[in-house]
Amino acid sequence: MVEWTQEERAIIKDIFSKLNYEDVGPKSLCRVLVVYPWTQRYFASFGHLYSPEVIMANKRIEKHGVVVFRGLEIAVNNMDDIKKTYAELSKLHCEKLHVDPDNFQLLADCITIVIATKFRSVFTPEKQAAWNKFLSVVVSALSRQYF
Ligand code: HNI
Repeated sequence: MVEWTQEERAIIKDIFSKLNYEDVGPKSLCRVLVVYPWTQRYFASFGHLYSPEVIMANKRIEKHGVVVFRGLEIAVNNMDDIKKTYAELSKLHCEKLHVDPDNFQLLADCITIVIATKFRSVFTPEKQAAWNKFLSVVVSALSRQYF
């Protein structure tokens, strides 16, 4: 069981309360698709994704970026048992979507870059530490049903 300090809980909830999912969601998903182009294969049904401009303009990608952040919000609201909370989502990514679990960390890294760009100097090392811990738990919970 992951232990959270009151400070960590407060930092993560505070960051989330300031996020506009319509902004950070698409930015994070587009970034992972551009920086790690092999991730595009999972979104083949979303249409052409052959250039950064086309990826940014894709409405289904835009919408899905928001879906990812709504998924993260569920983890924030269930911080004491993210593993159980994500059991079905992990199963879906493993058994139905066949997403290689290494990609979860790549998306987590892109999310952190988008958050850092948004908050700049307010995103202190202490805040990054709490945020990083949260995303690590998310990545581990999403990877859980693969083993
Ligand atoms: Ni992911 C569907 C959350 C990482 C590819 N994903 C979802 C859904 C949520 C979600 C929520 C919707 C589930 C449902 O319909 O019941 N995904 C998350 C989270 C992360 C993540 C929180 C990590 C932070 N997903 C990834 C990664 C990939 C990925 C890294 C591939 C590179 N996800 C998908 C695909 C779908 C999906 C593909 C189905 C999309 C669709 O609508 O067809």
